[in-house]
Amino acid sequence: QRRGAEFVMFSVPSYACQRRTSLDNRNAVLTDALSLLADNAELSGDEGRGVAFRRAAAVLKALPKPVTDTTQLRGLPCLGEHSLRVIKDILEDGASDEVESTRRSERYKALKVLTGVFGVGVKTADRWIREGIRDLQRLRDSGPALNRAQQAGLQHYDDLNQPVTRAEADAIAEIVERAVASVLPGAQTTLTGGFRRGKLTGHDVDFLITHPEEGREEGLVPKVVSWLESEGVLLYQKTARNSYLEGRDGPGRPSSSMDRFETCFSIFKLPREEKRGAGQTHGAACGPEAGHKPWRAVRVDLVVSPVSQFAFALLGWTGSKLFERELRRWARHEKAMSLSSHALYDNKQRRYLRAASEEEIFAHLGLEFIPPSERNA
Ligand code: TTP
Ligand code: MN
Ligand code: MN
Ligand code: MN
Repeated sequence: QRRGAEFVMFSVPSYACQRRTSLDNRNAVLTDALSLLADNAELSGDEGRGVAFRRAAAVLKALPKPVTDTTQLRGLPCLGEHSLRVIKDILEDGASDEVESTRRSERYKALKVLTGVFGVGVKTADRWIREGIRDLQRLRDSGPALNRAQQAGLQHYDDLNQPVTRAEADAIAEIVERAVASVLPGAQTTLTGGFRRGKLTGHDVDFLITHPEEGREEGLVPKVVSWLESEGVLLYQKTARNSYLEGRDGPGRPSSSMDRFETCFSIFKLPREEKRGAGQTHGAACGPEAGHKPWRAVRVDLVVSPVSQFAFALLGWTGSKLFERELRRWARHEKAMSLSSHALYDNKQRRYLRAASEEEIFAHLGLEFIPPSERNA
């Protein structure tokens, strides 16, 4: 089947957690198109189709070279008829009509804008659109009752839709570490989410906090929040208590897909770095107000884990979301195990499998260890 030296056939294992996916994506045009269709499916409440497109995109992200011909894709997993058609159109015609018409559609644009408001999910956005609210101006004017999160989301819309840089993430990390150290000396703070995977920007900054002595971490979130509030750092916060009980809520139970850690979903008020690029003017994207405001709003997630669950929490909060989903699918379908951010349960042995590191969890699952920088599926 070889058509000369340039022609490459690809081969990848079927679960994203079985392969390495770095940030160096050689097929960004194709994966952007498939991601847009995934967004659109999810925004339309079709989660199954959304996952199918995300799995297809993830396969292309794992390829070492750009795809030039659909025949190279023969035998690859997760590429359904629909995804293959989109790929073929882009390779042959330079674009996919379906992708471009979706991108331009009023409904897609409205759903993107409205779900871009922190605190607004697909169902709310869909309801607003049916009520004739399709943009932020209408949302501000006609004012359906907004909850506290949505009010904050609307108020800080521009800041929260501007990517967080690695430098900003580091500045936030310093603040969080100071807060944690002053309310619970000895506690450890770890940067998770996209930044732990090596991403250069993110939509928020994620932290996992623990203490080497089990139990000492209890009630840490309210204390950290009080400290941050007294320093004037918080624009918004919503905390949740830990509600995990092994056995009752263990991964063998259906409720396990929900995290039950102590968490705080928040918006930080981050002072702007004045020294950054002296002589450099604000880009056109920054309006006059944005340029003069001496701070910006940044979404921050804080999660507290007992040390006995730390490895599972670290693995669960590092992402990517598809990588996590694939780990759980692998565990369930290939190993008869249930994986959550709290624990790993072996359904055949009817017991929990302990782990003190991510490496041990991969080993329990019979998977080669994939480091965070290669989990960008
Ligand atoms: P996100 O912060 O949503 O995503 P990200 O950090 O990969 O990307 P971005 O740069 O855009 O912020 O989620 C990070 C991980 O946290 C993700 O793997 C899913 C996990 N997570 C949970 O386990 N439970 C939750 O309730 C949420 C919100 C996230
Ligand atoms: Mn065509
Ligand atoms: Mn994140
Ligand atoms: Mn997050």
